[in-house]
Amino acid sequence: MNQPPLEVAVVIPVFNERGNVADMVERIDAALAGRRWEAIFVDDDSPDDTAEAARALARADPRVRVIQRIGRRGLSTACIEGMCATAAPLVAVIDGDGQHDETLLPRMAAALEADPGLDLAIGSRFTSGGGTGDWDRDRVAKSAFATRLSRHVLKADLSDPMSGFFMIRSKLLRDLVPRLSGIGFKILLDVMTAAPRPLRFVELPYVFRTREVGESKLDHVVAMEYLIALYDRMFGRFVPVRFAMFGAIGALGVGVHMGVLTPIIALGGEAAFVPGQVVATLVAMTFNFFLNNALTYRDRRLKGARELAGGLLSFALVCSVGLAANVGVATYLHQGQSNYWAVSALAGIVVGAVWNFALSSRFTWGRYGRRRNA
Ligand SMILES: Nc1nc2c(ncn2[C@@H]2O[C@H](COP(=O)(O)OP(=O)(O)O)[C@@H](O)[C@H]2O)c(=O)[nH]1
Ligand SMILES: [Mg+2]
Repeated sequence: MNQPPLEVAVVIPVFNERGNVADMVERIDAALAGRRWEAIFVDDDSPDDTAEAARALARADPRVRVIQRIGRRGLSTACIEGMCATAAPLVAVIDGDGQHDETLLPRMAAALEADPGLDLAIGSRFTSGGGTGDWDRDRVAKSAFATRLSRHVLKADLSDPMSGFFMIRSKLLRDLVPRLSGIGFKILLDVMTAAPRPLRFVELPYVFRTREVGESKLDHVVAMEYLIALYDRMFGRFVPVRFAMFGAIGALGVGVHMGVLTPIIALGGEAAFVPGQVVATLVAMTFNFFLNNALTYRDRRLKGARELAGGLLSFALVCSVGLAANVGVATYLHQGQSNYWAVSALAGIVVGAVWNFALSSRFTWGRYGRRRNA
């Protein structure tokens, strides 16, 4: 019982990193020699059973802990939950694939201990002495663009706001959690923009290493998640991200509808209007369903023939009620004020869209947390 107090926790988000966990613990152990630390792996139920590999280490070494989340994915939320799960006063986040230089950890801790006014220590690839290793030019350019974009939201002179490697006072982090969006993968950006006052930080240079085992998960979705996170920070308060995406996809659906209806009427004339409307509605609805499934609800995406068929059916039911509400509201408003037909029509569209959104998120994509990750 008379151990020295716990000083530092290192949170390691992992997804399909089975081959890397043992190495990570060894590296952290070497880097933080002489300090009392704990490592917390946060795994999102990886198919390669990373969590079990980490638990095997934890059985032999009580400094290693494992959080296995079921039915959820997301780098930011994994980091947040890991950081909230420690009693250590300082908490770091580091990638689980060895790309971040763990030898920075003791220097981050020392910086925070030496200056009580300091809020966080950030590993930077873009300050003098740092680097991006063997990144190709394309990736360097993309990263530079994302960094410039983030400056508009950030209002702080951070050289590497996209860094996923930092150490923060855990009390401060816990205080900020209710304000975090948890969207996407840029947890540092989320933390910095959530704070009601400018946070005081130091940047320590490091060189981004090459991944040796396993593969990157972030390449495909990175750009979209990033834009969504920025949108959320700037406008999310007024129009929630999901609703904005749902609405934008709905607007595309109108384009699809007209694109289908126009040739049908061109070929069949007026008589084709009603069957044309039916076909166009079905095509547009199916289009909306799949696009929403892939984008708006990508975190709880329906997969496989059965789930997709059930989802499409419930989406169709929800939308037909939404359409009735749309037409009903528009007709009601329109009575007696024919000059403002466009206002009536728009009001109908808004009511229908809110209805479709609210009900489809509950019934079509509402079985959150039941599936295992693929
Ligand atoms: N828990 C969890 N970890 C993730 C998720 N996505 C990525 N990671 C981990 O986050 C770290 C950085 O991801 P990586 O794919 O290496 O990104 P890259 O270095 O930008 O290519 C790695 O340790 C991943 O295993 C996720 O959805 N959940
Ligand atoms: Mg990586």
